[in-house]
Amino acid sequence: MGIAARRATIMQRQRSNVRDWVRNNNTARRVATTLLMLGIALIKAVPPLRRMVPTQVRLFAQSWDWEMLRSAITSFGSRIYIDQPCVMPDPPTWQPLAEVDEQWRLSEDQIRSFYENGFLGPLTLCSREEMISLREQVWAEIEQPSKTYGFVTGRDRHLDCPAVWDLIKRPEWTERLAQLLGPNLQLWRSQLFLKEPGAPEVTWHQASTYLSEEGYKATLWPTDRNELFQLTTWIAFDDVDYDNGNMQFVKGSHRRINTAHIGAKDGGGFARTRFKLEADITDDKVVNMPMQAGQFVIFSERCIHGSPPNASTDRRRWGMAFRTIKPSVKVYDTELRHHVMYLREEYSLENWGAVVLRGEDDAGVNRLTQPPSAGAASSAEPPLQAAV
Ligand SMILES: O=C(O)CCC(=O)C(=O)O
Repeated sequence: MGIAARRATIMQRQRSNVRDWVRNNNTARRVATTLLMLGIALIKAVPPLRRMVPTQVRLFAQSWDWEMLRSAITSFGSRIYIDQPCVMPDPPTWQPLAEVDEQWRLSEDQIRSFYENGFLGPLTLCSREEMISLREQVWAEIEQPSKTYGFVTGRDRHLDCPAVWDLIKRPEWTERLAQLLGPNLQLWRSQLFLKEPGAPEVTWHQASTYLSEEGYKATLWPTDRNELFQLTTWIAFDDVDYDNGNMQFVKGSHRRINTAHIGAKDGGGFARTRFKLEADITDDKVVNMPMQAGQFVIFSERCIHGSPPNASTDRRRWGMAFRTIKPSVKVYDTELRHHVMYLREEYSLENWGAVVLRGEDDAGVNRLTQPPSAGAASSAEPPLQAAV
């Protein structure tokens, strides 16, 4: 290694030591956050300054609205919106947004209940017996390195695992989704959520445009973020109940995005980021969602959700989340690498694309890719780690 390369490596290591020190020292983190937010507020307030700063800083000032900056600055870096604030008004009617075959039709009561609670389920994708026979093939494919990202991951496996795609393209799911979100649907993200016996809880959280991933800018760019523009579906691959960590929702909590107390001593967290959502979560509002393998729940990510630990000694809890949007929602910006701040993970977007799940692309804002075709499974490689 040459002198210049060695110097660059040393400087990089020093920078990351400083970053870790700031993260782990609560006062330093709060001072750094407050100063950063004051700087961003200045750039936001004085438009000519935006032309003089790097793109990342400009996007930061664009993505963080005044309420987000005010909260961070006045709380001295402890009360942070982990996603962009928005509200979710009721639709003008409880009529479905898409024409579907009679057998998949949601009743007015189901649509109203979705808007009242923020979630709808359980619904059935396939029989328990069918899921049990199919899931081995899904697992065998997910264990292989992702063709999208080049390593073993639980992220976006609908893009390269035929067994995943074959399972989800069914009308039992797509036709229900279309009635809530609209006739044209794109799938932009999927994620494996595996809890082996003894695995910890997933802390209460909520999301709107997934700003918490990059931290400085949104992942989703809807034309109006108050609209219902995205829905997540969580499919049970195993039987799930409270003991092995079923999904939980706080009913009615989708109407607003809450701040989080960063570094809260009694908080949970994702990876090394500790936080506690500042919301009124009382037992009477918490709904458990036990499901049989083959069932699913549809929810707005704005609805506060999480799951208890897998307290069983011998029952795995395997679910997968599928995130869908209206085609008018732009996913990612122009970047070709996506960094998930709270997981400290980075994904190349070179091979990523949104997939048309139903209808057509009537907006043309996203890079599209084809779903995998049956029989295209890849060859043997290292096994999947438990927590992906
Ligand atoms: O699987 C879980 O327990 C959490 C899933 C989740 O947070 C999500 O799908 O957004």
